[in-house]
Amino acid sequence: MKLYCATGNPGKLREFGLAGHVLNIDVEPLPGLKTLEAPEETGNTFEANAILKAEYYSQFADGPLFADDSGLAVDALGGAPGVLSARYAETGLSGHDADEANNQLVLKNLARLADTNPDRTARFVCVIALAEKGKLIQTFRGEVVGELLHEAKGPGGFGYDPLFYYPPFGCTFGEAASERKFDVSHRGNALRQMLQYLTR
Ligand code: ITT
Repeated sequence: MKLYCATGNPGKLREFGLAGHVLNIDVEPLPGLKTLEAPEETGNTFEANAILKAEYYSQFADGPLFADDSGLAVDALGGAPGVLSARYAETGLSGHDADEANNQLVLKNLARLADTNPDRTARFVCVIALAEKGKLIQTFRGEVVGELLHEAKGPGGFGYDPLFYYPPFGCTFGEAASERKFDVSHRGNALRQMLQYLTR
C-alpha cells in the first residue's frame, strides 16, 4: 500500500517514515510539496485544519494522501496552544528555534498560573485526514495524556517533546526512543486507526 504524506514538518515526516517501516506501508512525502504554496490553516479545530490540508494537497497527488494537524492542549491554559501549537510564540521562526520559543512561552504562561492552578496536565492531539483527488475520505484522531515538566529534558523528538513527561515511561518524549514514542503517541494512534480502516 502506498500513501502520500503532506507535511512540511521534518519531525512529523521522520515519525511517519519510521511508522511506514514498522507497519509495512509505503509512506512517501508528496513530491514537490515545497514548491506548492501551503494553505492557510484557518480552522478552529484540528479536524478542520487536517481536512483543509489533505483536500488541498491531494489534488497534486496521483493516489491517496494524508495530512496531520496536531498539537499540544494544556488543561490549565484552557486547551492552548491547541491549533496554534506550531506558531504559539509568534516569532516567525521555524524548526528548532520556533520549538524552543514555543516551549518557553508555555512554561512562562504556566508559571504565571502556578499559585492559582498548579495543574500541569497536557495532551498531544493528532488528527489525520485521508483524501484523494481533493475529496476527504475519513479522519482519524489520536491523543496521549502526560504532564509538563518545569524544564526541557532530552535531545530527541521535536516540538514540545522535551517538556512532555509521560508517566508510564518515567521520562519525556524527548528522552524516549522514537519507536517507543510512536507505540503510544497521538500520531501513532491516529495512524494505526487509519491503517485499520484501510485494511478493514
Ligand atoms: P504541517 O502543517 O506542514 O504538517 P506544522 O508543524 O505546521 O507542519 P501543525 O500545524 O499540525 O504542523 O502543528 C503541529 C505543532 O504541534 C508542531 O509544530 C509541534 O509544535 C506540535 N506537535 C505536534 N505533534 C508533536 C509531537 O509529536 N511532539 C511534539 N510536538 C508536537
